[in-house]
Amino acid sequence: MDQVVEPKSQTSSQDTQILKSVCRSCHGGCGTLLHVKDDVLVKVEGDPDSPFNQGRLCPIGNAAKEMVYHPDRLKYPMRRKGERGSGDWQRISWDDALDEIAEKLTQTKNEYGAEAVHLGTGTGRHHIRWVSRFAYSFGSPNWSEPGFAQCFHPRVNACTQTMGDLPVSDFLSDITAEVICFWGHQPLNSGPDGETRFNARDGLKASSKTIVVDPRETYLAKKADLWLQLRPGTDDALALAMIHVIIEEELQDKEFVDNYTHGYDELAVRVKDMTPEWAEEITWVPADKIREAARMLATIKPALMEWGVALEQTPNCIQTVRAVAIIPSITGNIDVPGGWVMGMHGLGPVPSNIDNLSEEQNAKRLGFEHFKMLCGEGAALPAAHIPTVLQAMRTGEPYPVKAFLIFGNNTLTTYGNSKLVYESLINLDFIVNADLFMTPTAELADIVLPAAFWPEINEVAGLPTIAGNVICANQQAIRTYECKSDEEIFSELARRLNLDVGTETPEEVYELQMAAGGTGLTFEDLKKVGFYEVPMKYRKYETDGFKTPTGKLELYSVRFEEMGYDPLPFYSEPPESPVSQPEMAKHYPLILTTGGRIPFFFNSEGRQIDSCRKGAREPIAEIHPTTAAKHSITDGDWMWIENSRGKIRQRAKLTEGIDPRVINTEFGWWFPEDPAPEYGVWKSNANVLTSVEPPFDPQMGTYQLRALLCKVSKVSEAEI
Ligand SMILES: Nc1nc2c(c(=O)[nH]1)N[C@H]1C(S)=C(S)[C@@H](COP(=O)(O)OP(=O)(O)OC[C@H]3O[C@@H](n4cnc5c(=O)[nH]c(N)nc54)[C@H](O)[C@@H]3O)O[C@H]1N2
Ligand SMILES: Nc1nc2c(c(=O)[nH]1)N[C@H]1C(S)=C(S)[C@@H](COP(=O)(O)OP(=O)(O)OC[C@H]3O[C@@H](n4cnc5c(=O)[nH]c(N)nc54)[C@H](O)[C@@H]3O)O[C@H]1N2
Ligand code: SF4
Ligand SMILES: [Mo]
Repeated sequence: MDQVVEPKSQTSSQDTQILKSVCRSCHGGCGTLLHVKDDVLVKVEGDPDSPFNQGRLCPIGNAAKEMVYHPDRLKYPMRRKGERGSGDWQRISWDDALDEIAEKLTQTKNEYGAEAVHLGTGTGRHHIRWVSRFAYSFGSPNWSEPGFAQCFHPRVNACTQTMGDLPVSDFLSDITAEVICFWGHQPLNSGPDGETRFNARDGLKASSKTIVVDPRETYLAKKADLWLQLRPGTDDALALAMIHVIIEEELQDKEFVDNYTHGYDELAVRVKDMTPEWAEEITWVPADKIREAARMLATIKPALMEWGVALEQTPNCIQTVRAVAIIPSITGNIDVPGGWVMGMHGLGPVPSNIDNLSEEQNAKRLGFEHFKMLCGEGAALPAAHIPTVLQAMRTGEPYPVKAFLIFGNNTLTTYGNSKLVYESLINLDFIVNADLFMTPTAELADIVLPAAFWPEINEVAGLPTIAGNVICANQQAIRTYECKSDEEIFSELARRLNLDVGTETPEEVYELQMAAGGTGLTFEDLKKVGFYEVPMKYRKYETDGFKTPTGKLELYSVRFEEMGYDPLPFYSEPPESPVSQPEMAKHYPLILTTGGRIPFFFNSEGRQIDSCRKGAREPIAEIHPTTAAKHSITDGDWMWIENSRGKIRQRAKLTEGIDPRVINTEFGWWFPEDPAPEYGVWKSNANVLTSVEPPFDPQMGTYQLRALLCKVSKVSEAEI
């Protein structure tokens, strides 16, 4: 490793200490400097040395101090006094809380088996792998995260199976992409999966050309050289047609394809009839634009695919991800400077303790038989299938789930079909919820635990996520009230339960991870420097091959075939669309898409944070002026958005930048200012409209959060 040098920015002045840390308020990891005086966090600023943000912070990162000291933070463990959901709480000690949890878990295990205890967590949190680790250490195969089948892990698992690793954007090299394609992704808002919005912003500035694939005219779409305004949920058809153009016009990187890929000829046969004209009818994108995009991505080097979560929220997501991933793969943009790179893995994973489960217990994971790429052999870290978990909670089939331990997830706002989620949770014997704030979900719990926020914990992160090209240390600057980090809670609980595994302290685990990363640094070393950039190696496949059965990048996937899935990507019509459901479309004629990220909130978080709420006071749904006029809706009106599952209201934003047949709603809305215990969770929550019904993605079990049907109407004065 390089010599560890103390950076200038760490020198502390008089009695103010400055700790180098990393913002974990989104999936990114902007470097931060935490100023601490007399055990008070006095300032959080961007670390000018960090390769991710060079001193900048976004509105969410800037609110970190406000979050830490917010008066509504959960301060002590609490036990519910009245009925489930009564909103009546009593302060208890940590000892009492942990004893009671340990007792209930043991009771549930003895009566129903360990699998009746389900663990839940939220997206990309620092402690995410501690949640599965605790479940597996306890003996339950069941844990879930709303983003696993619906976010990021379709990309992780599909790429791991077919390319041996997840490629990430090479934003840290001196060579920058000449063309960037933002596909179902707006990283300037979202701080994408393990990079930061600032890298994406700088990448955009440096690139000569941009392509945007998005049903909405986003900021990026306005700036783009080419905007492909597709029908939601038809990305698979669009990608297949682009592959068709590349192959038909022989624009592929012949040297790479011949030497390092498997199954090119089979792929060529698969896409033979998938012409741009075929795709135009399905996607609404003009054929000439499809040709132009394919040519740009094949001929301008390096080209970068910046892909996002929109590809993963419909039930053909694995094959959609596959089709999109094939575009950079056959055009020579893999593991090259400025393109997609395979990670350096400078940090080992948190040991999963999955070996603690017997084969039989592992196979009990809900969804195991069906969704091998989420729950079984095709998953990098297997998780349970949410719709099957909800069913087990409600009906006891295929077996009962009785307890739910939630660590950082607002289940009622972020799982699909919130009403069904409520019916499932209300049935449980025991719910624990660890969070920063009281939420509508936490109100359903038996015990609520105050979690520590990132400036309050020690932690280590490898970023971008999975790739681990930069390893970063989070440093505990302060502690408020009786908060504990999730990692500490799991260690303590494991010890109280006398588990055989999973009892190490967080710091012990961080050292294991550091050792496995092979940089030669310890966690203590890393805390001094804040972050360490692993020197990047390109074209690793030339010496190491790809970690797949054939040793090549598999356009035709051997593992998919072995698992009984289609080895080549295909198109499938969204199951709830005007094409597939013409009868339903008579009642609900508009296509609904949800969730496009806004810069001020991270998913359901931040609604009580004034500085964030100033940026986005109320939920907004986008509608074309022609459609709005049909329903006498004017700009700024409250608008009902409704389908067979329910009805919500959001403020109408009239824009020409959306197709007249499409509606876009924000997600994650609840109103901390509204009365407990519901906090207005049924008013504007997009997941009242989404579905956890089959069909699911056959490989990943993904349900539908985008490309559904709805209708709109104006909310009348009386209804307001
Ligand atoms: N309709 C629709 N639904 C969606 C999506 C969409 O696009 N459309 N997106 C989906 C996606 S991609 C994802 S990943 C999920 C996200 O779903 P979640 O992960 O559930 O969402 P968050 O709101 O990020 O986090 C939930 C809670 O974590 C708490 N929290 C924050 N930090 C900590 C911590 O350190 N410890 C603990 N214990 N708690 C903490 C927050 O206060 C918050 O209440 O939502 C999914 N749901
Ligand atoms: N500020 C902020 N940052 C976040 C989050 C947040 O809530 N706020 N959430 C975090 C999470 S959990 C995630 S997963 C990432 C997600 O971040 P991104 O991947 O950037 O995802 P979104 O912004 O939800 O959606 C990207 C775009 O997809 C478009 N879209 C909608 N339907 C379709 C479709 O069918 N096809 C295509 N091609 N595009 C479609 C939307 O219009 C939107 O502009 O952001 C993370 N970072
Ligand atoms: S982009 Fe993410 S990591 Fe960076 S400051 Fe914003 S919230 Fe924090
Ligand atoms: Mo996500």
